Amino acid sequence: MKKFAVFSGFLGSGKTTTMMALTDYYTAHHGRAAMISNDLGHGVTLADHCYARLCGCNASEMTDECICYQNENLADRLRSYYDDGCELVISDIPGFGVGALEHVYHGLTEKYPGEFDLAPFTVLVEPRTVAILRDGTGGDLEYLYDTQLVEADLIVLNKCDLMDENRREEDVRWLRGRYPEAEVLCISALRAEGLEELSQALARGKASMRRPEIGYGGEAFRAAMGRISEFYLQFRAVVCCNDFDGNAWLSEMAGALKTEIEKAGYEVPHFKLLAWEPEGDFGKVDLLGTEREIEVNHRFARPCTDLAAVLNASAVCPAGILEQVAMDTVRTVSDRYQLELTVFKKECFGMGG
Ligand SMILES: Nc1nc2c(ncn2[C@@H]2O[C@H](COP(=O)(O)OP(=O)(O)O)[C@@H](O)[C@H]2O)c(=O)[nH]1
Ligand SMILES: [Mg+2]
Repeated sequence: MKKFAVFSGFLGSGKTTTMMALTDYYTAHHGRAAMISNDLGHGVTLADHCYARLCGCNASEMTDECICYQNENLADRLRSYYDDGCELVISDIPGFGVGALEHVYHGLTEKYPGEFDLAPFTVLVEPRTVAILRDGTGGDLEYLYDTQLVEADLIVLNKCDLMDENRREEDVRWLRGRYPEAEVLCISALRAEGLEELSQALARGKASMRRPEIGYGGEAFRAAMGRISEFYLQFRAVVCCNDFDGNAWLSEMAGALKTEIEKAGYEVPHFKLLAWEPEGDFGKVDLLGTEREIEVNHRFARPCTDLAAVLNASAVCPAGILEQVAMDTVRTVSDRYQLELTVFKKECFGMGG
């Protein structure tokens, strides 16, 4: 079996965490698996990809644009994984992406008939998003929350460790009612729970190849996209004297970015900040909304002197403001730690064009 699955789902729903957990689980219990991180930064390395590699995952990245518009590159990448003995390959798409069912599944099938065995089109969702959909409080972004799920053959309700049994059942029932075409599973990627059921659903299941009407490019699509900006930064930080506490530096930057974006009146659905030193020790912090606490996903084990770092942010904020706040924050906090910064790559753009 040589399967390919797309994992869609909103920013922060847990696509990367699930792909990492599943790649490891599937390789240990079923057959070799691999994951591809896909995002829009041009010629930048992605925080998600670096994180997966630092954790020892069989991972690669596809940058520059959504895999929706890279059918040929994707087909080449899949072939090389299958030649290498992989039986399951998973790729995500950017966290506000829609249309991958058409552009990736139908695109691959039309260009390379019979070559790729497509697993159910999988969409991750977290409890918070289910609550927003139930309450109808998503505003302009509701189009994205809803349309991603409309595309699903398989809905994976992730972060079930955050819910009690009743809430889980209620959310699963609600999702089944609202998206009757999809199978619904409940997992916790963080605790590696539900991975056998997910493996089986992907291994045994088939993509439906439905063509739901999603209003791609329409008014609601443009209204949602027009509010989102993307920021990518890749830099090096060298300490001037002695060593320093990388964990405190990461947390302080994340905290300052959250405060400054909030002060400016905007929202950050997801930003991630990852830094690592030459021996492979690393730290990672995530923010999943200005109303939430910062999540420390991984801590440096030792003090450090020389770091590579990547910051990726998706914000509901004009690109110019996002870039300025992010750069001011990184520089101001790093000055406090007497770090010398070298920026290798910086890119910021609005999705509305
Ligand atoms: N509690 C909990 N947190 C999770 C789970 N899966 C992912 N997360 C956290 O959610 C945040 C976003 O996860 P990530 O995989 O980067 O989401 P992505 O943007 O969809 O790729 C990170 O802070 C993760 O640690 C889970 O099963 N339970
Ligand atoms: Mg991700």
